[in-house]
Amino acid sequence: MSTLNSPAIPDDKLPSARGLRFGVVVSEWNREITGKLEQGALSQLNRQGVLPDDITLLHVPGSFELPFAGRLLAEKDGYDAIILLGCVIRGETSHYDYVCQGVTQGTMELNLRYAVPFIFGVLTTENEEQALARAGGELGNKGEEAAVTAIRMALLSRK
Ligand code: INI
Repeated sequence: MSTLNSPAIPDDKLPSARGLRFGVVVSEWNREITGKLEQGALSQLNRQGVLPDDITLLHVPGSFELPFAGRLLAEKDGYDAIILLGCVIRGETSHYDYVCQGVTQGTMELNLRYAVPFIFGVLTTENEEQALARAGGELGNKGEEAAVTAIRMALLSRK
């Protein structure tokens, strides 16, 4: 995997996340991309010792709905971090900008309102090729990176 644009933490330096609980919310828009982000995130959590029973996986129709589902999880309590995964690809209309703005702003508001970190794992790209490069292609898998960030933030919160 390329380390371009990614925080270079060697696998043997990654901390164990056993015992931590994670929510993972995935948008179904551009499912062929978000499915790869989902797999990347779940594999990374698994590699760092998170048990399957400690992961709640939810799917929502589009990236705009990610903050709402994230809030549902945060209000259930008990999660150490919540990962939001989506993919918004620029089309011919300004819808792209509204969806990007909504999910970005929504995620930031959740981070400031709840004492649980929400991780922004949403690809915002010009085209499908750029998205594929970041979903297990030449620029790595942003789902994996989101999981590493989630674990780091969860451990920070527990300190
Ligand atoms: N949602 C995405 O996750 N990605 C997109 O590329 C996208 N585009 O292009 O429109 C998209 N739209 C749907 C949006 O997230 C909401 O589901 C919809 O507006 C209903 O609230």
